[in-house]
Amino acid sequence: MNLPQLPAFFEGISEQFIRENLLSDDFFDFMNANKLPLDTMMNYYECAIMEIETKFRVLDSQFSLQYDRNPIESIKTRVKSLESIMKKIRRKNTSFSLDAIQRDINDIAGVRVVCSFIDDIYFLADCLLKQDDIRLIERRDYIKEPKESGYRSLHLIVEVPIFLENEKRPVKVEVQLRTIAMDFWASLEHKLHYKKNNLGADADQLRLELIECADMSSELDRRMQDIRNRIYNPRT
Ligand code: 0O2
Repeated sequence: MNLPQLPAFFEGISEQFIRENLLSDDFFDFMNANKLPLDTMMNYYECAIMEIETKFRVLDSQFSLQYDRNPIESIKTRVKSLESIMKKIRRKNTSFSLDAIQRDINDIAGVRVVCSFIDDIYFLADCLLKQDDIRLIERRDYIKEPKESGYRSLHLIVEVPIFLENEKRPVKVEVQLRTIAMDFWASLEHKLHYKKNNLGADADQLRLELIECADMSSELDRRMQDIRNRIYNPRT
């Protein structure tokens, strides 16, 4: 075989590989055997998200009746994609089984609560953690100690029970609480930079500018909180 024939040769091999492996009955049997357990696991996370989202909506509506304002601006939820789960398995060197995934990956179910003021974040977190069916697994306060990138949010990993036909099952959910300003910064930084490492030749300077923007939005949060305090709790 000469050099120009190589691409066709490899194409032939990959075609043969796909036919023999990925289109084989064994492969379909393997997929079918694992599809239901995987779908079932993902459904547990969907259900846990519904539980946590409802808890925040209940708190928001109670607060709005009591104090005539809503501490929550918006709630976003997501179940981690299979691709992101796989990447995390690789990064954490976790074994590839559904049990290991559920044990070692804490953020398959994610609930992001965007609040009006910094105080609302801590108020809502306390209210959630006081509920007797919620178990706190981990708390990371990236507001008091921002990440190197400038990222700020309060992260809680909690366990919430979901009630199935014959079973009560604890499921882990990552709750991220942040202000509108923190969310504005994190959303744009996520698009521009997070997990990409392609800031180009000016990378160091751009990283510094992103940190500066995070500091500016944090200052904005602090001032808005201060204005709120002076309106609602004026020093006489
Ligand atoms: P995505 O795409 O948002 O879902 P762990 O192994 O779980 O302990 P991990 O996952 O790195 O470690 O936990 P960390 O850093 O406490 O929080 C991870 C999540 O916080 C990320 O989820 C992001 O949503 C957010 N986050 C953390 N750091 C940054 C940052 O510098 N910039 C932005 N924009 N978001 C950040 P995922 O799953 O990594 O990504």
